[in-house]
Amino acid sequence: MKTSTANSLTLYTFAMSHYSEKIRWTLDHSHIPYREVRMTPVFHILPALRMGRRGQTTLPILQTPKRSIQDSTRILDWLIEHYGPLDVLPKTQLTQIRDVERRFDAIGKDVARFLYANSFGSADAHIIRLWTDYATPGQAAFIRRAYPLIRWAFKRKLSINPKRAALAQARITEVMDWLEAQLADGRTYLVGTHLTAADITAAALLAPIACPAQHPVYGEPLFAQSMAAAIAPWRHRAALQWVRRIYELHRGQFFSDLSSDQQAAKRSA
Ligand SMILES: N[C@@H](CCC(=O)N[C@@H](CS)C(=O)NCC(=O)O)C(=O)O
Repeated sequence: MKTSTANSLTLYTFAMSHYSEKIRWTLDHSHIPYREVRMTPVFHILPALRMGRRGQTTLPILQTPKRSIQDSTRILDWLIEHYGPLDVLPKTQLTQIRDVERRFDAIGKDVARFLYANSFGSADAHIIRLWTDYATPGQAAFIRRAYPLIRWAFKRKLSINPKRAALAQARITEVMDWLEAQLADGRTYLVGTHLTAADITAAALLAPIACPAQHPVYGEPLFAQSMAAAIAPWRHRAALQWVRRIYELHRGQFFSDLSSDQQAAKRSA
């Protein structure tokens, strides 16, 4: 592993973002030190536009000493270029891994749409808590006051309506069918014989539905309870059991949950 830039990576995320979790997990698993900045929705918009320079407001964004990279796929490209070959992105299986990555990235918006469609109106207090967990007091007060407007804007941006939610459910089911077909021969890993970015992407993108215990947001019993009815049709599917197993086997500790001494030790390792 090349380590010249290891001391100076900052990952901008939302705690609950599944695309952010894909990168956070890749960095954690690859022992690449970074600082995580968990952002507050709405207040992420200007920094994301400024850092991303692509007219887009999405997170994750990885800030490196030379530039900022927006979009999880582009971040993996950058990691391959600067830290490769990584154990989770072996050169010989890159094409297959990136195919799986594309397949699961493609349902990310559907997963978000499905979750919000099933929690706006019924679990608003919980959403406000998740959105304000890392906010300053002023930001939190703003989110609470403007919540109805933000929810409306969110619904518009993500096209959250019954028809699109049903379509999202169908697409997610399709991907679970595909995943189960891959696992039918008893394999643990989607590509090759050890954990790769294919598994990380699949598990991270389905974590909001699988609710693995190790996930700080989706593993919370309160979250699982608030989504229980919506998730019920999928709850026992082998695809979601696989997600929980991959988390159990490989998620390990979140870098941002280490004490500052532990983080410093990793940075200087
Ligand atoms: N293609 C992007 C998608 C990222 C994405 O959709 N992120 C969501 C959170 S899960 C986001 O930042 N939404 C807020 C926004 O679009 O302003 C990636 O792979 O990073």
